[in-house]
Amino acid sequence: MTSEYSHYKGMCFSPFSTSVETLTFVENEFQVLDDDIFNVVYPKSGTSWMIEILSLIISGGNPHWSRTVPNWERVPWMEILNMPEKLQTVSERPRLISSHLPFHLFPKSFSSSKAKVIYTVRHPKDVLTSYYHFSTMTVYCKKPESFEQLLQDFLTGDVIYGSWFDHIRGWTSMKDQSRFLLVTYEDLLKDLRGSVVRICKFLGRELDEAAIDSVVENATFKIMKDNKMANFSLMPDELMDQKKSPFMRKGISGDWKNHFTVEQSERFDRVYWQKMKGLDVKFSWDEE
Ligand code: PPS
Repeated sequence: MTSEYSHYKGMCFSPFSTSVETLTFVENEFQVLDDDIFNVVYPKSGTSWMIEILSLIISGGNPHWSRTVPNWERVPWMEILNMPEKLQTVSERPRLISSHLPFHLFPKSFSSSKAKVIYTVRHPKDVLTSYYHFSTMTVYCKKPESFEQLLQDFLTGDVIYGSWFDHIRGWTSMKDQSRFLLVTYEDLLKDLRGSVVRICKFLGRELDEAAIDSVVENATFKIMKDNKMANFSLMPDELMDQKKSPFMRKGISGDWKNHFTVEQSERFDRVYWQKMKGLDVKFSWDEE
């Protein structure tokens, strides 16, 4: 079973995960609520990590929820088949919602709401590297002929959820709004505790030291890799075959150096700087 892509307004998506009807519903009819909390992330950039952090913060550091309910039920992806309709009926507040959607395809009702967004960004070369391994084990991505083929598709945006560059440009346009928090995967790696404290503050959740310690401990790579509610091992092999590559693969930064040739890295950099021109946001990797 392999996935050919469909398109919605120029964005590629896998018919195994969503549809034109669902994306149309999300954009035009989904009702965002003022207390919604969105976990928005380009694929392979830390979505599941932020789900864990958010679940644990909302539970006051108690890991029971994270250990008993799959992550896709705790902080569901809004744009997955049947999900937007289901989310409309959820009575718990606040709703915690994940999304890979680019800014311009988000629900129209979002702009006039007070909903908060935590936007997690990862070094794009590591995103591509993670994506490459993911594409070898899942039906949700087209199998690339080679790493080089995927690199070309990534640079032209011919991958699920479209261009990384457009995603960043769209979402960071909100950077000066108080309801938007920009987090990087590299921040989480470098200082998970400090990042958790920052996220708590953003959400207005006061956690004591022991609760923060518990959030940090239960959101580490090691604990998540062993937690079947977080490591996607409950997914059938037909959808994700973890014998080919584990979902919780390496969880590091800089693995791109083991995959890119010097020429590929330089070509990537040229496109990166051209596409990022005029963007008023600097990332730690911009200094490298
Ligand atoms: S998806 O499929 O788009 O939802 O994937 P996503 O969750 O966004 O990204 C998967 C990558 O995030 C890594 N990950 C972590 N790294 C460090 N620490 C923790 N706790 C953690 N949780 C998830 C995961 O290993 C994938 O990265 P790679 O580089 O492939 O290991």
